Amino acid sequence: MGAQLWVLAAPWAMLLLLLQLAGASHVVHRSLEAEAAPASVPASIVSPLLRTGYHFQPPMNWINDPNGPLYYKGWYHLFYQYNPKGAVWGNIVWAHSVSRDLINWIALEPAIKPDIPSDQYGCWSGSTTMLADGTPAILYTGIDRPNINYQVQNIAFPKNKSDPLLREWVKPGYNPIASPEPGMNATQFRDPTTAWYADGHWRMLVGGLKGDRRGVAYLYRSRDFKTWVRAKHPLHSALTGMWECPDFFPVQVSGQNGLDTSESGTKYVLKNSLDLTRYDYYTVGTYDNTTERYVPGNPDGDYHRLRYDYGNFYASKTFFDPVKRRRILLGWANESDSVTYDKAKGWAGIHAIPRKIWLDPSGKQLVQWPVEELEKLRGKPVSVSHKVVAPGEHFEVTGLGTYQADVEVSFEVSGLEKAEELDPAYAQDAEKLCGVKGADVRGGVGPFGLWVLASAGLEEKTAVFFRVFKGGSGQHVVLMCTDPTKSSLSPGLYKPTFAGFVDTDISSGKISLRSLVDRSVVESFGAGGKTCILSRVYPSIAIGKGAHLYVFNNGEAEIKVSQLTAWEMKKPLMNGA
Ligand code: DQQ
Repeated sequence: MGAQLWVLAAPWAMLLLLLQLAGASHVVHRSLEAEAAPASVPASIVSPLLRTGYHFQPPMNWINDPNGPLYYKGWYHLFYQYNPKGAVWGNIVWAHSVSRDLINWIALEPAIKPDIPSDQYGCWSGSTTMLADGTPAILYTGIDRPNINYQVQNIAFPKNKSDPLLREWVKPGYNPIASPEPGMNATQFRDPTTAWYADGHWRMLVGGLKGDRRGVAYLYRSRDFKTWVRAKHPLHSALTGMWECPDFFPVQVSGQNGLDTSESGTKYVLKNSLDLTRYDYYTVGTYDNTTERYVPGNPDGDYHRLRYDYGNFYASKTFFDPVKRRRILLGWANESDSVTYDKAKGWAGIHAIPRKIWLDPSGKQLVQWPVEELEKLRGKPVSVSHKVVAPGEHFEVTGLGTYQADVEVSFEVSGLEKAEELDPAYAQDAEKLCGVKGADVRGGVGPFGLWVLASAGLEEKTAVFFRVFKGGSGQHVVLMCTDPTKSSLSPGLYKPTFAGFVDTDISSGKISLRSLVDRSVVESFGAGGKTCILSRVYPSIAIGKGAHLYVFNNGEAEIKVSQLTAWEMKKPLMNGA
């Protein structure tokens, strides 16, 4: 609960809570701290050199949640929440892009727009489900009344199933298929999941809020995918605040393959996007389709939950890719600049690089890794091997442009004796720990890692690093952190440190890091994808050719770069931009 409590302690979070209670939380998509931006916009903010190069985004305007990803007749489809009229949230439709490889994207016309009574005031998030005869179905939330967000669930089918691009969708006259019942909170009832089938019934979840605090995954069942009946009890609930964008899927207990949502797994993952903190949390547990209950493996899990990403990543959605038999995770990263800046840029929001996800052999957590197709964008590699970085030293990785790069590095620490004692006050709160032990605070074993998007004189730098502590029971605790506090000289930016603990055995001294650097995003994967952190940064001088890459060691113990490879990344087709 640590991170949540911290967020609630902040004054802007109290405002967020009040807005949520007023049913308007969906319009608050960034920390309000950034709203204090000056009226004049720094030239670098609107520079094309800060517009991401290989992360998903439309040519302009606002985007938020990924919706209904699926594979159909040779194409990956991605729908997303989009404002066709501007760079702030509003006028929401399901925009639509298609891809052969999840990296190069072609924009099509929006697929779902307000045009029936039960979605006339907005088409909010949802999912797709592949029916037994190969027909994809979209389930989504419609807003059917002005002023109050009265939320209902709708369905749509392709007009022409032989069109691999699924350009047109029809909404049957029997919509909506689920409406709030008496006693349910009609303004907190949204984001249907991909449905799964077992023993004669389809099931889907809808996110909700009961009373003031209970987040709920309402369970609906249907025999024909048309008439849906709510089960007496929800699949799961917890006292965490509203659950947006639930996602529920089976996982294999070994190997990296995924399962179709209707295949039964020994273990399941339930993810919720917590409106109170704007982070995505998940638990790993079991599901019984006769009792219709999901039970998290770790009973504490609902309150000390794992996060897909310990940075800026929200409203995510997974889908099963039947071609490569993998489960893929997509998530939204908003801007960390101000609304004024977004309007000046004419765009806001990106999606994280699609990540393959699977269950860690420990069974305790998921592991995530950028889809292999991303590697097609890699240019000529630059490598460094067996290079020692003495305490307090750093070195630059030269020979490539690093403002759009993929960097993989394996570190080895010389010994763990110098590790600092972990203050028990921070043992459950990585974010706070990173806040007090940022990249510039000298340590024992670490901080060591990368300075990315750094200026030549190091006036600007974003640090992605590890720091090793001695835990209470003699075990070592590894912290992974992104520290953007020195990322920009521009005013009016939200620059939080983000952090997560890494569940890895550091006794060998070895740990790896991969950072995807893309102009105004740094997306990092620690220890092979056990802990991930996405951060948005807006340098003012470390842009374009002014961006440099360094390895640094700010600890007492020597570290070695066993191997570092960095690639300049090419620009893919990105929706015609
Ligand atoms: N965004 C959508 C909602 C969802 C929220 C509206 C999460 O359906 O709950 O744009 O960001």
